[in-house]
Amino acid sequence: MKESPAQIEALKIQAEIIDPMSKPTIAIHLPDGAVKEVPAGTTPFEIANSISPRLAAASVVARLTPLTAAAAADGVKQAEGEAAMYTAEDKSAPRLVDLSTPLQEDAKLELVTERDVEALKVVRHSAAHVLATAVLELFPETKLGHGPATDAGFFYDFYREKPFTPEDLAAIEKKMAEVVARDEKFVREYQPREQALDEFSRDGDFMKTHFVTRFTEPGAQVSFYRNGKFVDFCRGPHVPSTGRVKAVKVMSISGAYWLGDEKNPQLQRIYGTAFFSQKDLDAYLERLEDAKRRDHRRLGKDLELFRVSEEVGAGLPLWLPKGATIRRLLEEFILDLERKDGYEHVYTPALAKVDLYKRSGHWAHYHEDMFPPMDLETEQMVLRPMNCPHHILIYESKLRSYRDLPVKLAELGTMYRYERSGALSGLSRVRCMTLNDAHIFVAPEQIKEEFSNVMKLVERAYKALGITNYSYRLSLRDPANKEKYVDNDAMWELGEGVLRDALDSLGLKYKEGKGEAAFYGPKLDIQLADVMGHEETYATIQVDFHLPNQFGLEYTGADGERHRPVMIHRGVISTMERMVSYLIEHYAGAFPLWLSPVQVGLVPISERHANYAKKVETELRGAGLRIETDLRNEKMNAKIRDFANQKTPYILVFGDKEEAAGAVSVRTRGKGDQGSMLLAEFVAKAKALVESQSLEL
Ligand code: TSB
Ligand code: ZN
Repeated sequence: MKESPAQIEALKIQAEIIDPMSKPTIAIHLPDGAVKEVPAGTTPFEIANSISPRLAAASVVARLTPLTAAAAADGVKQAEGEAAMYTAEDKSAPRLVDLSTPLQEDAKLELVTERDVEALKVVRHSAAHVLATAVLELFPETKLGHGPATDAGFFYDFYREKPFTPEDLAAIEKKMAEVVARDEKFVREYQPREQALDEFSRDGDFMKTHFVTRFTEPGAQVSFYRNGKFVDFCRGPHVPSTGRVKAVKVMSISGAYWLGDEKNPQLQRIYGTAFFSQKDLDAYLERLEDAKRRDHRRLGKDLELFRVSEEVGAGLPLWLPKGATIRRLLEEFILDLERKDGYEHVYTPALAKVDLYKRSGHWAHYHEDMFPPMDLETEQMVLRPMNCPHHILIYESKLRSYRDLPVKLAELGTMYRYERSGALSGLSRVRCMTLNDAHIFVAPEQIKEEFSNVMKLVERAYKALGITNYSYRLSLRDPANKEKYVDNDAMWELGEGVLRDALDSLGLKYKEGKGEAAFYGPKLDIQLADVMGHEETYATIQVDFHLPNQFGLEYTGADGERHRPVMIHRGVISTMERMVSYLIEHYAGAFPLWLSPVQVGLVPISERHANYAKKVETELRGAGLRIETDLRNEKMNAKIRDFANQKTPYILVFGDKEEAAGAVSVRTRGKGDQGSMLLAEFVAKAKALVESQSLEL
């Protein structure tokens, strides 16, 4: 495992050099404006305690902002001395410190309690130390890697010849509870770097030796944290004592080679999570269970919706009949909405000459996300990563006048992107995808209106699909990244201004995403989150002044002159792949009737009722309903269970009694046995629900 920038950040050692010449008293500025004059060496804990013992008990760490020139200068001095591989910290910037840190300088001080988002990270990092403490007590031969907090908890890397077994993990978790119960203080200590390196290499601590060598400078004081007998090379900060790690759980284990090199020893990474309370931990575990239950990769298999075969390749899903049905319904649904909204649908091929993408700028800015070109006799072809250039060529296939605008060209466009294998996931991130795409060619003064039309279309579509919980992200370029984005400041400012203006006039709240723009312009992205809070972009609306220029697009204005149109790129339901992945998880496989691959399951009680089954089938099919009949020689209850496991909305059971009455016994998903109903009555009801795209049964 190579260190990511975040891990490098976590590994940085920042030696605190205490200035013996510091003042006898210092001024500590509190958030409410109060200033406390205290002797140098006073700790944040003491200050908290002087305000209220309750505050002291509730505090996890402190946020310190040095106020003196000396502190700022010290920052520069240290910056010069620090390793070049990471950017030096600005010592006058706020940073988190232990509650036990002796304060030496005038500073702003904020006590960080559980209400502060950063406090949880501190608890989790301390939990990683508790984990390592437990591991060393049980398996003293283990060598330590490092153990940072992560978004979901923390991990610690260990080296030990024998892999940890599930029983070992259970024992480790038990031992962790003991370490927490012992309530050992976390104490920060310093050691000269050379001494630390000697000790680590003497003990065969190859990972610690590596970290100290790589992340500290010769002559530095190296920072350690001790709790009880356990000592770890670490820059902190930590909670005051192990007892503050109140709710912790070992989650899983995985193997990885040291520094990602298979010639190196194999490490064992133990993952855990920690929260402020057992209640929070339980809620998290419950959400995790829910996420597993809804996972579209698992449901995709159980419900026979899609598969990804190694023989075809990663990120290239195969749609099984039932998944294909959902996709087709979605496609018909969105095409219909678009037709009603004045879009014209086109078909274009999924590949083109490389030159087309050179002209558009994809080759220069989007090359890394494209599959490499194919060499043909006289030319190079490439799988398209986007549909825009093809649609542009349709726009320019004839002269356009201002009266024709907006020209709205739409397509369920299939495209290919070389997503890195590590990023692929089921249907939500794939390499072959079909986008509900359109390119709207407008006069500049039409941008705002068309933008708002697209927003309305998104709202209509999402409402029908039962999607209500989305947020907006204004995706901007990273101006420093000249490679990824077209270099034209004026153009970017214009695009950004247009989008902000449109958003403000619709009164929408949005966050900003730097470095999330398309290479040709800024976007408004509509973000949906899964159960675990992980967000992806679905709908997108993009303003583009670049491609019309590249292709010299024109229309004749009312003045008879030639003008350049602006392009709005937009996707409403995203790619079929990503939207189906979302819907599977959103509905946990229990789709609304109109989207269900099988809407009605038929259960004849015995073989005797096969004929009546035919009649029922004919009626239902005639009404356009999708059905499946279970004619196996199985018990009725087994057949009902199987349909229920497939989350079939309606199960119709029938025997002699129902046949005689021309009826069916109806079981409704989520509601159970609804009793007997005339067949004609059921058909009328189901048909009405489908036609109205009802979300309820
Ligand atoms: C909207 N040219 C525009 C188009 O006209 C375009 O392609 N934009 S995009 O690059 O942002 O992609 C559109 C949408 O496709 C994204 O918002 C996202 O919802 C979906 N998408 C992108 N990459 C993938 C992928 N690898 N797998 C599944 N869906 C994807
Ligand atoms: Zn496009």
